[in-house]
Amino acid sequence: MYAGGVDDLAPAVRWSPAVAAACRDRAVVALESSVLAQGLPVPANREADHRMRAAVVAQGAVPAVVAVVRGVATIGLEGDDLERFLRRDGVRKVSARDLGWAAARRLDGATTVAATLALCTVAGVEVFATGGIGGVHRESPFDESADLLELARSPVITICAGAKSILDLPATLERLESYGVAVIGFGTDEFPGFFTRGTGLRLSASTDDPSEIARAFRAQRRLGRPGALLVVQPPPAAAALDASLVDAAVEGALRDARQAGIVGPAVTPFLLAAVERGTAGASLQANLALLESNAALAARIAVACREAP
Ligand code: PSU
Ligand code: MN
Repeated sequence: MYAGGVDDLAPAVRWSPAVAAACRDRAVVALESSVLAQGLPVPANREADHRMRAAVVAQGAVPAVVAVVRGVATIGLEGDDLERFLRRDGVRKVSARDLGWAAARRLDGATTVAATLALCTVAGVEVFATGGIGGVHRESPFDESADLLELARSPVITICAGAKSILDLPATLERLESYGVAVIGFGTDEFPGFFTRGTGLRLSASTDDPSEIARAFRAQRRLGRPGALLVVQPPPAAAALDASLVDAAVEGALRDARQAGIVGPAVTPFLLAAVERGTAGASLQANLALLESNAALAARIAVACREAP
């Protein structure tokens, strides 16, 4: 049983020494760990980790995977700890609400977008790359990912390929608007569909200039806006999938989830795995390619933020 005092929990966040040293003179990009421990299968998760880190480094920034390591909120998951997460050896999915419990119980926790945003906020990390955010679920609109609420209160530029079509995308975009989350298309004026490049859902802002994103973020912070700036970029053309293929796989996945009675935090990982089976692995290649390109864009934006603070 947990028997520590408050001091036992300090400091709130631990930086890996390598990341702390590297980001003295370079920009840092946070990367999510739930996509490694729950979102992608073994061994593709290892490939995703390599490709995202390499993409950040190639653009002159420092990659930092965020996770809870044996109860310690960590910026920079590395070495044996990283190996445990890649093998998914007793590693839980940790959303924002689970952070305190994971600390108290000394758990290994792979952080979702929501939990990663919360830790970036505490640590002062301003740029974060992921694959797709959670959102409003299709068959149960009361099941809305905590990612949306955390985006509303975390001052972090978050780069993603939209949200997967396992979700209700129009409803997800509406909720982001209600929460006051800025959504800017990078190289697109449509909300991307994660596997697909477009969804027909129009965005009110788009750019192809990382420094414009940096300026918008600075302005919104100066104005006291509490939340994120969500940058959405379509998956690379060569890896993107056809909407008809994805739709059929999603229908199958939703049916399977209903039959299996999947609820709570298990819903998203279940649907992601079912879509992957339903597209015969094509979705996996798309997933890896977009994670890499989102990491590269995040690094460009982080560098722009540092150049023009
Ligand atoms: N969408 C993806 N891949 C993922 C996730 C979402 O395309 O791996 C993960 C992310 O970690 C996201 C989480 O934050 O699922 C959302 O889970 P939930 O719906 O339980 O909030
Ligand atoms: Mn949920």
